[in-house]
Amino acid sequence: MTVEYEATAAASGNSATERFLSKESAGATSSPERVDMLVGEVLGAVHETIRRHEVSYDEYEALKAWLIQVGADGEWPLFLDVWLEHVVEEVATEDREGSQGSIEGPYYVADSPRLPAEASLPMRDDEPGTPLVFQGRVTDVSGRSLSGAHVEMWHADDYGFYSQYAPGLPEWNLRGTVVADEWGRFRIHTVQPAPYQIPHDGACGALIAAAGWHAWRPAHLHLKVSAAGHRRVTSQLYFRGGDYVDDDIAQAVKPSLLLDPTPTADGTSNEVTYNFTLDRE
Ligand code: MBD
Ligand code: FE
Repeated sequence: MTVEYEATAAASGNSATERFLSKESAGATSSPERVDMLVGEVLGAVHETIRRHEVSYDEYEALKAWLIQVGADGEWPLFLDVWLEHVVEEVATEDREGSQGSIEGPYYVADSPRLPAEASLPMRDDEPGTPLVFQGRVTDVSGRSLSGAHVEMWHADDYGFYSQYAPGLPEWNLRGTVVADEWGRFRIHTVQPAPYQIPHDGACGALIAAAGWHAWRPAHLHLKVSAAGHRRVTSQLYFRGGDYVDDDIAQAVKPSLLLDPTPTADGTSNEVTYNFTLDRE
């Protein structure tokens, strides 16, 4: 599996950029009044920082070079999803009664292979990592089963690579859409992901190095859970006590998103139950 090591920030960044631009919602507009207010406020905050800290021409030009490089590396999706999306998600979902969620991140792909209520995610014969059985139930806020709910799951492999964004992986590796049974139940066989370092050989990596930050996210599973007539939950689940759970570069961890997997009786894999509650639309 050595080809995976040839993954570069620019290659995954450019795939994420292309895929984002092909989404129908990309570039939706707002009223001139709102654009004026929002952009005016953001620029005002930047002006204020420049004055307060007496930003120099050298620093201004370093910023200009860096912004140009973010685009050249295709890293706008990565930059925005790592450093801004968590606040957008918080605001968009604060009125929910049902399950909390988290950010989507840059590596979702719609229309993954549809699988029955108990299924293995598509994976290689020698897929590395500890097997994980992820099971649960999807209900509405009054506890009624959401029969046939869709549980979409996608996650990085044991080396931290996402299929379709790193070379050498089967197209749908570790991605699938599980259709829950008539009681809203699902049981997904996959492998436990490892902590994840965001691509760090591009512009985002240069920022992280220049600021003395780290590039890590805790190990995570990405999910989208949906059912007719209900609000879709986009989520991420983490492993309690794991590295970077308290220090996620993307600030996307919440206490309700922590899993406590336990070894199965035969000791060959870990098992965890997590239920989803969806608000009405
Ligand atoms: C990821 O895998 C991710 O989930 C986020 C939010 C940002 C970068 C890479
Ligand atoms: Fe991720």
